Amino acid sequence: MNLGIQKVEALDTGHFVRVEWEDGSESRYPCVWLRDNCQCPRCFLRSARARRLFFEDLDVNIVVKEVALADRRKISITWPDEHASEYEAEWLKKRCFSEEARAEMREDLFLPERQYWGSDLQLPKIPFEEIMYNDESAYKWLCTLKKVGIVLLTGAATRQGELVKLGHRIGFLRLTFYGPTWQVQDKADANNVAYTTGKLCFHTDYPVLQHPPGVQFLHCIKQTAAGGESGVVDGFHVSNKLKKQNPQAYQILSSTAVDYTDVGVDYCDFAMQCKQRIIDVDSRGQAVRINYNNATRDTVFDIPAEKVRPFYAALKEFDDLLNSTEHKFTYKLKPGDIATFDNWRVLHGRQSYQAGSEVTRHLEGAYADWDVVMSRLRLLRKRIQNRD
Ligand code: OGA
Ligand code: NM2
Ligand code: ZN
Ligand code: ZN
Repeated sequence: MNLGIQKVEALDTGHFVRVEWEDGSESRYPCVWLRDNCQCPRCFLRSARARRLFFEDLDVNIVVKEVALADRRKISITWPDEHASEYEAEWLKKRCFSEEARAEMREDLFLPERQYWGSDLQLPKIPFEEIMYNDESAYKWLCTLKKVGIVLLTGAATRQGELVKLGHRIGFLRLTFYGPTWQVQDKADANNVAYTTGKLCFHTDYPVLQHPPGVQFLHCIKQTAAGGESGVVDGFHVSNKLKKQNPQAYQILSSTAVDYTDVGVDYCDFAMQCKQRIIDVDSRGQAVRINYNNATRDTVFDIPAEKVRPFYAALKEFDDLLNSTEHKFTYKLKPGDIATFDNWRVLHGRQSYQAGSEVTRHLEGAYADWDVVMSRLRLLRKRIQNRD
């Protein structure tokens, strides 16, 4: 961690600075990057941790005039215009451009590790109280949510308002057209299939939003005696399976823009339309977000007619995999349980239940953005680590 610097020199006619560490390893830093990231008060606003230097004032062909080892903890650079910069050893080490150092930084910042699961899921459970009052537990909750995709919080009060408290714990909730939080129960003239007693097939919520909510909370306030069981499936695991089993289907689902629609009134009136690929992939073809709700998939389908049946065939393959007993995990929420899950990764559903004259089942739901959740995770980690 506190590795000192043994030697520093300019390389490649001054376009690189080479740092030799006390353990004999080395790092190479491009000069343009060093100049761009000068930490002096003229170039960097410490209070905002932000760059003050304008890009228009940066010479992208800059070379160092002089580089020196101030002591083993710091290097200093003089630039051709006599501007002087200093860089601390620890700061430089963290920003080393080697493959390994960058991978380490990436893992630190984004926690990309995933644990795939199927019907064998050991549903992670943590008492609601603990994550509300204990930072270690809250950190554990969010790390598990990121890695596994689902965590059940237990023992919350069986009244509305617990999710607002949970929202304050992470920062804030995501407002949508269904309100800051929303009540999943059988409603007359339901404006969404979720607000009936019907079965909900595996879906992700709100693919009709350009940026669908990353995290979903479902708090069970009242549970019906018969029916209403929950199901979840790891959409990333199933996508990997589909890619192996039927690359053609995977290619279709990860490239076809599907139309979604949602029109109605709730928090206010809305007329939403959006195009989404059912399996969203990154530049390496890895699934990064599932956008699939069969209920809100539009009747409008903006693709050439001859591509329609191949698309349906591909979606059938995916849907079959989602529903296979090998992949799905079923459980029943008890009053006081809060299911917290990755809405970009985990598809969820429920069994139907009996309609009646009074409400026999009531969940309160809410959304949060991954940005907010990850921000809280990093802050909790910092707080825990600085304590010991
Ligand atoms: C929803 C939903 C699950 C349930 O409201 O979007 O998936 O168990 N509800 O009612
Ligand atoms: N609710 C549960 O995509 C969707 O329509 C998901 C959203 C109504 C807030 C359901
Ligand atoms: Zn400077
Ligand atoms: Zn849902």
